[in-house]
Amino acid sequence: MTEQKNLLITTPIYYVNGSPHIGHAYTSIVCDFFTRFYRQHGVETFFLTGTDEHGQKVAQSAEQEGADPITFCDRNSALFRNLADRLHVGYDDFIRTTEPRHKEFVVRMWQKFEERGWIYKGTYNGWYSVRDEAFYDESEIKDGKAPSGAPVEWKEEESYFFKLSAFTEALLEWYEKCPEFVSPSGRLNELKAFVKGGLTDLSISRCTFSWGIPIPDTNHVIYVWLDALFNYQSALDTPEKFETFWTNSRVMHVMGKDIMRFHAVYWPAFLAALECTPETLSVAAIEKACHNMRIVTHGWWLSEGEKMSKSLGNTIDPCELIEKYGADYVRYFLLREPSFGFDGNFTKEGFINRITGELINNIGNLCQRTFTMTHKNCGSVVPTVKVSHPLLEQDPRVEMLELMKEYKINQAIEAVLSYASKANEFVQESKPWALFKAGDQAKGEEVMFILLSAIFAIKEAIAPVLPEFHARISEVFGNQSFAAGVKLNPLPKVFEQVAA
Ligand code: ME8
Repeated sequence: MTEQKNLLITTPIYYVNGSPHIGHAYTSIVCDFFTRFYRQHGVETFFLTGTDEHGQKVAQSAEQEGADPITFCDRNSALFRNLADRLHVGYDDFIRTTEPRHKEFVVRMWQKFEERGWIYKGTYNGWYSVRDEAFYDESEIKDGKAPSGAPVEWKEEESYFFKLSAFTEALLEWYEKCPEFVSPSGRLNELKAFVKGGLTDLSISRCTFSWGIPIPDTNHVIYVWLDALFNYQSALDTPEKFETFWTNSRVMHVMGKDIMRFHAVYWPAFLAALECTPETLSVAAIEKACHNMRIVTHGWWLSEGEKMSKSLGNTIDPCELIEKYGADYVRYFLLREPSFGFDGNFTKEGFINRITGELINNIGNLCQRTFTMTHKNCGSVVPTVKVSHPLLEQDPRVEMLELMKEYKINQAIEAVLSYASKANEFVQESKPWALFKAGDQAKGEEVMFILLSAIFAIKEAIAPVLPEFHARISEVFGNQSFAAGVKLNPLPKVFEQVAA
């Protein structure tokens, strides 16, 4: 990936067939974290999210409620948007695939495929899973189910096809050439095995229901994944935005491991197909389309050690969690708990332990006592002193930046915690309360200066995780940069206790 300044970060666009759960909240929080983090480091970032509203699954869910599909989509899309807002997920655009800007764009892409000879008409005979909105090869079906465990049904219907089979070799060459295209690296092997099995042409239209983007002059609608993937471009709806955040930008598509195949096989193929014809296809077309793109996959959230499902009744409602604990705590636990890329386990006990042990007792305690002592002993002002100390030399953000090269989010948070622990140890060692009590004002002020500076560094480093905490502590510093003489505002409660 070249060192371009701009960056497009995307979440998957979520299906609106149900209400959002903790998994959706997670991906959005991760993308918001990335966005805030890279912006801190001067990268111009555009953060895109939205909802995926067409297809059989959504149509069926609307029908079950006896609702008109667009009314159903309007209502459920708003739930996703609302969740993002409540979590302080600061997207720059929220795209809905039912918007005219998107539908028009996708039809134009379809026409380009046709002009370049990528589409032909045939009949689809094979397995389909409505839950996954995916076609599966016979060899992938085990015990009558898709690899994801979703039920499948046999389909025979007229369909337009995309010549995906032409991409087998070129894609394999691309994965060899750019192994960092997909992360974590272990998932690339899974992908290679799938492609090595030989790609078959992809059915890209449906004619047995109508809830989709109509293909002009036919009775077909566009297959929901072809429709959905192009949201990443259709949302960049002015030439300037497209130029800045696609053509001259790095692109980070963040998602759960469940939909890697669509992003690391179909999406590069679609993009490359816009650059060439089946006769001129080579790895160069994929490279041209994807050299600045990364498919960043994360693991799966379990609930108390089990797969979340409506039937087990163990799904976690992110809105209830926000209501009970506030957005910062939810963001913190989700970002801190799993090794990024791998599965995470949501347990009530784990949640309470992390919040209490790491936020309240470590960072919270440091802030609480430092501010209290500054108000009491230093006239509520950052003291003017000349002092040197390792805590003043160190900035946790430097270590975070290094860890984030491999998306090690949880370790990046650990770097801030370890810095806060050092600051707390320094309090214990230097005993500023005793210095003030003994009348050693100068020494006491030196200690307070070091601690206030450490708190300032912590609130900056942790800002991408805890935006509310960042705002509260910034307010204490009068929303100013750190400097001697800055007057401190009264201290609000740093962190609320968590009740079981
Ligand atoms: O797949 N753990 O939408 P979707 C972690 N519309 N992440 C989870 C999760 C869990 N238990 N459950 C869901 C679609 N997710 C398509 C995408 S993109 C062009 C089209 C997250 O509503 C995770 O990011 O089924 C996963 O990839 C996504 O939600 C699936 O969302």
